[in-house]
Amino acid sequence: MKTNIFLYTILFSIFFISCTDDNDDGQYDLNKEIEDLIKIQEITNETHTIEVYSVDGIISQGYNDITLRITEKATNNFVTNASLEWKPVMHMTDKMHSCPNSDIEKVEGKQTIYMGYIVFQMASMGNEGWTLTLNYNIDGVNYVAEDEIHVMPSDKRVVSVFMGEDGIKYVLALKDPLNPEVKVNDISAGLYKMEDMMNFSIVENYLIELDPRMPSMGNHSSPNNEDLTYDVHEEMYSGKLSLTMTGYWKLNLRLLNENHELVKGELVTDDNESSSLFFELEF
Ligand SMILES: [Cu+2]
Repeated sequence: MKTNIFLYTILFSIFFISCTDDNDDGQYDLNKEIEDLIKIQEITNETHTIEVYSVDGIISQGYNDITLRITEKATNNFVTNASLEWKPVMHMTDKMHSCPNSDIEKVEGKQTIYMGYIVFQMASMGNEGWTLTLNYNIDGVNYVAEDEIHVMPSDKRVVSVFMGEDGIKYVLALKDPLNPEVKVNDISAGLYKMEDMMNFSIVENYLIELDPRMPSMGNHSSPNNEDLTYDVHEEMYSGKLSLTMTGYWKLNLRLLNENHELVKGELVTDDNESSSLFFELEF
């Protein structure tokens, strides 16, 4: 019995310390809101600390879901009523450019976290890196915080920047599947038009034809794939990707506009092993 009381005392102390570590006991539970996420970094200014989270704790080339949480430095309280905008900028030796990115929304049903996505079409390279500027408003007051962010290169093709037959520059990024399996997977991708170096807009109502192949095995395909069509609700293109075995797959694509005119890509035939527009995955 003595041991039990001793144990309870220790457990109680641990619990008590954990609680008092935070500013008030309300914040203890709020930490549940980020429990499935890994912190990438903090971006700070005089007044706030903004924590940047993702599922795997990194930012990588291609599509990234990013979660933010703001703490007021003076009180150590989370800010639950901010409205935020972000501006990712790559600083290259000869130019600066941005990339496709979404609005930032408060996560539904959560008190402390805000979420959006950014499509990095290039990875950080040497002294050519990315900065993320956060402009946000709390109770009518504007704030800015900015820092460098490191964008890891992707070893597989998950984002493509190309000039279409129409002379327009596009960015196409693979969102799902994150964890491909031997089955018919949901596939989704974002398509953006490059308006200029700093502005990108969502392209609606195109068609992305999908032809997955295994180059190492006679370039065989798979049954029951579905081309990607525009989903108004998600503002993304979605379809079905059939993977009949594990290994390296090249997802050959053809992009057609709303008038069904070819914008980019070629059909895979006996004489043409792959399209110039493609994604890759290996699992
Ligand atoms: Cu760049």
